Amino acid sequence: MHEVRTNELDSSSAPTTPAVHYLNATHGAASWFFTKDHKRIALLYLYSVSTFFLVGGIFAMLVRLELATPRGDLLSAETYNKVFTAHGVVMVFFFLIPAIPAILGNFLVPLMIGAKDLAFPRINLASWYLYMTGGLFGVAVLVMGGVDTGWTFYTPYSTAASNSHVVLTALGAFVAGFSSIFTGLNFIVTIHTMRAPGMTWDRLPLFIWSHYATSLIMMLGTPVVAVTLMMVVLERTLRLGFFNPDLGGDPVLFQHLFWFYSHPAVYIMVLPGMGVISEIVAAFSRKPVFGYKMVAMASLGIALIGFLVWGHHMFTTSQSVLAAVTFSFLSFLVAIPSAIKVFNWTATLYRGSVLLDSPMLYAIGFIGLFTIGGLTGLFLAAIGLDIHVHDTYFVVAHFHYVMVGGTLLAYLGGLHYWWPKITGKLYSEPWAKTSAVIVFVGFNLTFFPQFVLGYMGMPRRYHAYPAEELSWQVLNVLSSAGASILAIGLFLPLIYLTYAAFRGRPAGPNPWGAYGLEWETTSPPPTANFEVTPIVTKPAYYYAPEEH
Ligand code: HEM
Ligand SMILES: [Cu+2]
Repeated sequence: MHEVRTNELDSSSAPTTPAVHYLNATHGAASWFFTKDHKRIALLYLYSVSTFFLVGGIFAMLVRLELATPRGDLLSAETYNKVFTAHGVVMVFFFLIPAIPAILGNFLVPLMIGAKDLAFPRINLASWYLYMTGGLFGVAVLVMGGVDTGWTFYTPYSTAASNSHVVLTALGAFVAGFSSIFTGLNFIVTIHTMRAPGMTWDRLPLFIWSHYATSLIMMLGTPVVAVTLMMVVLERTLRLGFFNPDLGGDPVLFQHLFWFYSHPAVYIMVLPGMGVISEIVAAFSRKPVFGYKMVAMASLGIALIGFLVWGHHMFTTSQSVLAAVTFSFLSFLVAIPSAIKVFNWTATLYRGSVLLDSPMLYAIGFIGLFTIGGLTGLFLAAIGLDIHVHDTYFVVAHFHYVMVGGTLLAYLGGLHYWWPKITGKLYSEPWAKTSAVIVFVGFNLTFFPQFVLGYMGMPRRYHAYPAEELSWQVLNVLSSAGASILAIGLFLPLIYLTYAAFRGRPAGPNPWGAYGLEWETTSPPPTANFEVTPIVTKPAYYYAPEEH
């Protein structure tokens, strides 16, 4: 399917898997649970994050089943609140935030810069244990009967009224937050100090730039949400008055603190995805990413401006007109670096010799869906329109276009792109293409109707809606049908990727003929990543002219 570059592989012999590599270098459970190898830690995350994704997905299906009919006939209102909260908490804190950085970032950051490991391998392992501890708190909450505040823990409901397990959930998110802070710290120190000779800042792959920017947000933002959640816990348990007016607190203060982290957090979710897309677009257009420097700086720009826009979640609170207009303006501003990326990926495709392999299908899907998510974000940043669609399904559709159409598609694209490197095996390309198409169709059928529903006024977080509104039911049924299709599309990769890991054909070091240090070592890589430390002499994405 791909022309094999003769300088990479001896074309007379089929690709082989090295006899000793990171997967089989040592054996036994202890060699995995106490590993300091970033690649093995990435796999530990892969198993646990995938499990949480499955759990979050089951809750999503329950939400959609309930809404397939107008009456609240499947779940009680109380259970419904717990189900959508569980879906939101699991998806945000245990899937979207760790997925790309903790799995793909962990595996690839050292490989892409020519390092042997991350700067602090023990802290890296500790991060996984923190993530698991936070996850166990979350599982305990589910077993004990759940939590009903929504993943945003809005006060004073969460501190004064809710009878559910707010404290334990908040502690779970708190502990998992430290895993994120440590990962960010590890990436920043690694990128600063462990680059191979010749890997200058202007030769860094864009995946690395995006992880650098993400790490800054992780380190600067996550402590704020950690403190905020602690304040909720203290107010609930000790009745300290931070947020509850009865105790002399201010509920809007909670929203400021929460969104000061949680808006930048959406960039923790999507920036690493943008890094993945840059790698895939370059490899499958056989061209350097157009405007490399602009794309790299756009990551930093997004990280920076992302901290200035939290107030767009609060247009309907008592915000002053001046504050609202400022936040609206800054929200429009943050669209610019995102738009730069979309334009530059598109310009990279232009006149490239574009190959439509499965990772590229995901990347193209990402570009389209993220654009829709981003543009509808501008609708929400326009104050007048936000007043109309605030807390409706329009918002649900918007953030799913960004988080599922964006982050999840980038994650799947990246997983397919680097699967041969991670496992040393090739998966079935026809199956991969089929499921990419199913995901795309199912996704749009699920979430596009929700824009219309929201515009028509259907509020989010309700477990029933008026039966007289026939069009509401039609749109909800379409959305629920789409969710089933999407579920199939998301389940298939689990099967053929796992199958490939055991039974696939050997991939060879560089099955896509891509450029980048990670493709210059064996698949799977040895424990130390490279037999000899690579020396970098060329810019990123140096696709030789004869391949155009
Ligand atoms: C990667 C996949 C997904 C992620 C990250 C995700 C994330 C989220 C988040 C954060 C919320 C907000 C919950 C809240 O505000 O309380 C939410 C709500 C919702 N999600 Fe998902 N979701 C995903 C997939 C799905 C799927 C596949 C479906 C459909 C089957 C779905 C259906 C819903 C619905 C209907 C709500 C609205 C609950 C409400 O009324 O507030 N989600 N999702
Ligand atoms: Cu925001």
